[in-house]
Amino acid sequence: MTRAVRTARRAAAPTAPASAFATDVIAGLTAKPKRLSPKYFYDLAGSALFDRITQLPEYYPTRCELALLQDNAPAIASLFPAGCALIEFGGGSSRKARILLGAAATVEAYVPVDITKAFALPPAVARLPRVGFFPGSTIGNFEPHEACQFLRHAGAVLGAGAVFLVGVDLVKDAKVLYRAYNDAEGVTAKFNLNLLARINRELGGDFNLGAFEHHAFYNTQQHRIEMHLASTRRQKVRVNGATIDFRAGETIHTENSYKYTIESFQALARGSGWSPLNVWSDGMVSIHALQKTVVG
Ligand code: AVI
Repeated sequence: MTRAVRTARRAAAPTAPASAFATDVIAGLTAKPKRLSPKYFYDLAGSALFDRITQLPEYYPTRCELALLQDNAPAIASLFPAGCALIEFGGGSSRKARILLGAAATVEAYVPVDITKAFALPPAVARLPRVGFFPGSTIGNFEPHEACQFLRHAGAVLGAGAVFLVGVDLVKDAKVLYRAYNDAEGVTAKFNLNLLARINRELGGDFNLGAFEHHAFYNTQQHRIEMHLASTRRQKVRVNGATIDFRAGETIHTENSYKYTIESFQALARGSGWSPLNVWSDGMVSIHALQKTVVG
């Protein structure tokens, strides 16, 4: 029987204190070029919009990863050591973890942890062998050097010999990628613009949401979708006592979503202390099983 050990709130909940949010927003809006961290997308309204994104016909990653997990659950679960703890990084609905838990008879504990906060494993879990789980292609929202740091940190938390399952979105036809981030219903645009609405709500900003547009495109050189908010005109915006000037067409860079090939992700994993064990893919997304490299 699996025990659910909750150590942290779900990743989608607002995580940073207002002062950190205010500091980051002012730093990002006064930087050149302007930028905001994608971690601030996920307030209550942003999390609800992201849930809608995952159900859009154009947004294939969630659907494909669920099907891949379902189709390969017994093979994936066969890598789990008996009596292990399944540690999900950034656990949200736990829908994907439940597929694995259904196929792995001997998991002792399921532990979702918030990736935006430092944490220690509960003592009851610390003595168990560990399997890490980081689904959803969220690793693609890190810059490659941050992805490497994250994989190293996960290696330290999971310990020697651990297995780590990582969901990774794949490089593919640019048109398919474009549509996934420019859906016909405009939900992704709302998700992007909600960042400005959040600044208005929480920091007393006066962004006119009608004067900014959602821009998302595939950067073929960097293998990433870039999301921006483009100012449709020259304007001034007040945020937390500061005045921010925008030129017409100037953008705030709000997100990168890196796409990997199977080989390029395996190379990143190797360079971050993990050895590729196996990989499952439908050609759209991939699930990598990695094993912590034993330094000897
Ligand atoms: C959470 N993350 C993997 C999503 C992605 O595809 O990069 C966030 C997202 N941004 C726009 N649509 C979805």
